[in-house]
Amino acid sequence: MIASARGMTLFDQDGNVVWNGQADSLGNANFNVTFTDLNYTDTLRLEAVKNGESITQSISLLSNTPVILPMLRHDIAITGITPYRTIVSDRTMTSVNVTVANQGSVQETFTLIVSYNSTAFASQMITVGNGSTVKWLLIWNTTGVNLGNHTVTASVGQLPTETDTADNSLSRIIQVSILGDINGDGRVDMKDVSKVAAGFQTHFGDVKWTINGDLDENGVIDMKDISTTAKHFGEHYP
Ligand SMILES: [Ca+2]
Ligand SMILES: [Ca+2]
Ligand SMILES: [Ca+2]
Repeated sequence: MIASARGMTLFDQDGNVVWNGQADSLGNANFNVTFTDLNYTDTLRLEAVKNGESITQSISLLSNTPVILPMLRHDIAITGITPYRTIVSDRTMTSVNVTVANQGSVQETFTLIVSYNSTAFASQMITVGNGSTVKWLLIWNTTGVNLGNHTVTASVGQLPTETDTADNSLSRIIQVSILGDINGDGRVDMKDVSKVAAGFQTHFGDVKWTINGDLDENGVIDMKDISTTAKHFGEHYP
């Protein structure tokens, strides 16, 4: 025999009805099992099926205590996408940090894809335990990328039976400009030179640190960043 509620079916190994509850808001099955045969010495296998996916739990003849059979929930979320710089040149390697959280109830293995506009430039198969978060550092080689604003998106495809898909992708805008354009106005002039010079010898987190001035992303604004900016002085686009 099968008992069902809210699309969930629950039955025991012997075909007896054991369901007398309902799925809660998270999809967990909360129910009581009542044994009518006091001489019964076996272990019951309870199985709940939802959306074609089943989980099982064995219970022994203890008492009429409530049993909770949690349903599997699949939910991966991209919770962060943080580029090192928001303005980069069209001939650089720039790093982007992506944070992925497993908000479901089971460990998941899936492919994370990062793209600009619709062009994928990085993908990685990753495994994340339930309730855990991982960070993934990837490199975007901007060689050949058109100048202008680009939407960089980290995404994970819909997992089987996953219902919360709104959080499966996250985007950030990164501007690709000419090398030496620190402020993103499309030209390399005194504004850029003075901006990067003002941050000379500063590190990430310092007051005068200007993230887009760290052209080689080595964590410090040094002579190399300043001379690169100066070298392209006067260039502009369009
Ligand atoms: Ca999701
Ligand atoms: Ca500029
Ligand atoms: Ca640097």
